[in-house]
Amino acid sequence: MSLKKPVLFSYFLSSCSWRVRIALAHKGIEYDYKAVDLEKNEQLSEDFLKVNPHGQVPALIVRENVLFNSTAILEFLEETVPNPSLLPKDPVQSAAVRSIVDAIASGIQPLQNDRVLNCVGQNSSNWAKHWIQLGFGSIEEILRKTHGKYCVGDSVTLADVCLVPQVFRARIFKPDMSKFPLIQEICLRLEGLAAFRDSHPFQQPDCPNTL
Ligand SMILES: N[C@@H](CCC(=O)N[C@@H](CS)C(=O)NCC(=O)O)C(=O)O
Repeated sequence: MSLKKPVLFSYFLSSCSWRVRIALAHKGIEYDYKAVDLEKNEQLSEDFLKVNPHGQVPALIVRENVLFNSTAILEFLEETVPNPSLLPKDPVQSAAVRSIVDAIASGIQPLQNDRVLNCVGQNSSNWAKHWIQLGFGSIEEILRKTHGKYCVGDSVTLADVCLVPQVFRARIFKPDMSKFPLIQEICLRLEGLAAFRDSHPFQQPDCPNTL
């Protein structure tokens, strides 16, 4: 299936948007970029809520179909543009990839998303740091068994696509990353790859020049 030219609603600093940008770059899919400024709460505007009723980025429009929730978008891209693949053929390895994706997408990211932090209030930085360190601790343990050059084996997978943006976002909360040497080593390797470099927050059209 050819995707024509999809439109990605994204915010340069959004880790969930970055996941999708990496997958699009990795698969060589060209797309148009529409910035949604989370600083200005544009995700909650009437217009954007018509695109994504969750009021969150990313969203991807493919031939009049609106897709949202980054993991659903990643699976869609994998199904429609299977090469180069982001999932191992081996079902056990594929389950390992999905379990790392889930640990990040369900176990870490939502707990340090701004709308949750705003409800937590004063202690929100410590709250975010706590859940990040807990999540990274389990992932570090899992990676000992699964890793090769990357999270699972020697090919880039959806686990890597989710890990790098999460580590980037985590830095705001200053977790003790020395406790997670494998995560750091794998991220360093991934950050050198074109798909990760080109989709980096600081390379996006909505990244201010002043950053
Ligand atoms: N499960 C969603 C979560 C999306 C999400 O939390 N997006 C954040 C940016 S990474 C966002 O839009 N935050 C603003 C808000 O929640 O109001 C996904 O994976 O796409």
